[in-house]
Amino acid sequence: MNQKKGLRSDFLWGGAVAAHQLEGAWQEGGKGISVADVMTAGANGVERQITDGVKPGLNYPNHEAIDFYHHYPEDIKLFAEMGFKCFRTSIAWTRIFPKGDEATPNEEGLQFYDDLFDECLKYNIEPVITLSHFEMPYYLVENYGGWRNRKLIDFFVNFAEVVFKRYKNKVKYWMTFNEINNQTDYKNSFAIFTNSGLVPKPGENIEKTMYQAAHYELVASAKAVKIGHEINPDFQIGSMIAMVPLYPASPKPADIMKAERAMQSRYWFQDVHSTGKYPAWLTKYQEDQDWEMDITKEDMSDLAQGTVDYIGFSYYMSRCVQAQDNEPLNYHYREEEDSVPNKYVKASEWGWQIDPEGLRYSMNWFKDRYDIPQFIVENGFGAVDKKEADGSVHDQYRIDYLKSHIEQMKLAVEEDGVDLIGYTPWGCIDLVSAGTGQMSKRYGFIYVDKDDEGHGTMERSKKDSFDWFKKVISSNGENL
Ligand code: P53
Repeated sequence: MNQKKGLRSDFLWGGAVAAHQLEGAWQEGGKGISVADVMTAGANGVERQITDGVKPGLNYPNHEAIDFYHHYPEDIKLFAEMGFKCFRTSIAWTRIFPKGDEATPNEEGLQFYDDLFDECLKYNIEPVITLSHFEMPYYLVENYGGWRNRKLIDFFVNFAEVVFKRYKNKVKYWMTFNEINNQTDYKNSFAIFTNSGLVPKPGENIEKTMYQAAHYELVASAKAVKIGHEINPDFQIGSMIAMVPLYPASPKPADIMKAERAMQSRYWFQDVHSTGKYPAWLTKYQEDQDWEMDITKEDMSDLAQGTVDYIGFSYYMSRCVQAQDNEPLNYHYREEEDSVPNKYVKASEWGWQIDPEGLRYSMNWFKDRYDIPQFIVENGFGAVDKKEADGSVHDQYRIDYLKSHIEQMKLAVEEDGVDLIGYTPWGCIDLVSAGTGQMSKRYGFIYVDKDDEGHGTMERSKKDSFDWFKKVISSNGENL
């Protein structure tokens, strides 16, 4: 493991998905309605609608998704053929606790994940599990107001404890909350709904609510980490951060300070996950707003006792920020308004700025601040694929994207000394896009025959990237 060059010999190559984006079977096995079940299909540039419950006549793409619930043996067999060492998915909270506040779990849901993990382990594929990936019970939104309510801490911790105990001999790598920091963009209804089940109330200061909800989540995460380590000391329990580094638009000092505050605003979540403490700038900011946050001494003690073992993170793109002419003295960061295009990088069809070096930069940034192992649990290129008459898909653009990112990831390991556990590209099999609800924004090595309207045979087939990634894995990243 201490070799000078190359990735560690036990490097976890694999792929990543989330339950709500591929399982389907939204009403099978006793499953309850999740927040993903009340989100309609959007399109490129058209937001998904969040409806007040499931309404007739609308297209809810997650209800059926790619029906992994019934296809998983076939899909995992294909992952094994690629040589996957691990497979990242989430446990749909609503399969275990359909409403979220029950005392006893739903056995049929627990059995489903037993079977799924056994299928992985049959091929020596290690399950890597996210506890909450944009799919909390909708009942908790309707009846408790989502994570604005402190009671959610106990519900989540109970859920975590049940699955930790049940799968303690099958799962070693866990993550608590997927991309917990997306909600930094508190004006974005998708971000606060998927992270925290928040629907703004009339007149509510949603920024404050976001900080409160995030606090409860961080406490819940810390309590889960502590309990998890008691259940199995070998557990590795990580955070999960959406890493989008924010560069200053110019060397102008105000832009530098803007970028600094923007990074602090997006990544303080990891400060708390890693140190159990709040950064000074944020405590100051919350005091200055007179918000009187519900942050107790006991919470702070819980946070200190449940720091994470590794940083799991997604990386797709970087962004650039610029100070406004009338920039406030606290350099308050507003995700949309402060972003400007970066003329040095290209963007995907969905406007995501492609920046492989930004991955190396991010890994260095994490290393310097937190110095714990890292795990790249998402990276990938969403694109429209064309299936040829003979069934093939020539996705060289995806290979190019992944190759350039793996090169930078290796530099971070080989030149910069980052301790990296593994790499799981996003959407290793085509699935429903979280952001747009589209099927046509594809990430997979495996093509799934289904379109945005929900039509198709669901047939699985290999893209060119399938054989390419197989070769990457078998050479432990040497043959790109
Ligand atoms: P889609 C925004 C920015 C970065 C990552 O995203 C994001 C988002 C939310 O859309 O989400 C993560 O499907 C997320 C996955 C998601 C994936 O990135 O919008 O953890 O659930 O599917 C890709 O193209």
